[in-house]
Amino acid sequence: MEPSQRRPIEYRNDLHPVWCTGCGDFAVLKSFTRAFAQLGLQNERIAIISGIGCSSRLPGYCATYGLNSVHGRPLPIATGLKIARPELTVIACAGDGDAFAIGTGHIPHAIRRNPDLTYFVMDNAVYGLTKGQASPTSAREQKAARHQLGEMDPPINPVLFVLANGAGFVARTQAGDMKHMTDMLVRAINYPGFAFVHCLSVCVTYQGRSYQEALDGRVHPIMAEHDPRDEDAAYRLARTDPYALGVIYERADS
Ligand SMILES: Cc1ncc(C[n+]2csc(CCOP(=O)(O)OP(=O)(O)O)c2C)c(N)n1
Ligand code: SF4
Ligand SMILES: [Mg+2]
Repeated sequence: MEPSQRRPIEYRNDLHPVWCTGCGDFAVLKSFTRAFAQLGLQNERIAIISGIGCSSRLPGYCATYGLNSVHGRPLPIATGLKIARPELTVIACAGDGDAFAIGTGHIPHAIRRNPDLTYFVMDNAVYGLTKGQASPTSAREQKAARHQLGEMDPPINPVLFVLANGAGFVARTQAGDMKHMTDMLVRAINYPGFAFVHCLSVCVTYQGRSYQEALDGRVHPIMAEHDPRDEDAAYRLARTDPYALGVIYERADS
């Protein structure tokens, strides 16, 4: 295949993001535009559907079709759009609160319908937009602006959750590594079914700048011997290592 001549900047509009300086969402936005350029996609053939949250502002900064929709609801909207307009590259994106609190009930149903779309979740382990409450992925004892005593309940494991519900493509990446994020997005977009990308991200305002450093110290590539076609190995990895980055599972029959 000919390499694409498109440039990432061609997928940005002139709106300046209102995110706080240092927010992980900036890098995610760049990776989206890099992935589109790498794939040489036509702008009018892309639709990005988000929910509500700081991260969900992302479609507003892209020169593509997009909808900053309703909290927790990007998946049913994206699924309907893909059914109505199968020629579009459809990406649903959301924060951890949007995806794993109010929107959780939609995930199993989107997975069983298996539309050819990518679900990209920016997991900063906090409700950024509403000023720093704990989210379902906040670590136990994690303290933040709006939960000074620390989170008391154990966190949801997003990767294990989507695997258990039958997702055909599951990957993890982190907002501190743009090249890796772009690679995972390209793989997810190319996957012909429901593809989930879990992106460990950072809210500098409510998690502090040290959060990225702590994350950098924990993340690491998935071990070379991991076979993403091996479902049992994917479950083992999902259960035991919340910081392994790469393609965790890709169904062989896709
Ligand atoms: C139906 C509904 N319930 C609650 C809210 C309030 N609300 C807006 S964003 C949000 C959570 C944001 O957290 P997350 O999805 O993790 O996104 P982030 O801001 O961290 O990127 C909540 C609870 C809302 N807008 N609509
Ligand atoms: S509050 Fe947090 S998530 Fe929201 S823009 Fe600022 S740094 Fe990003
Ligand atoms: Mg969040």
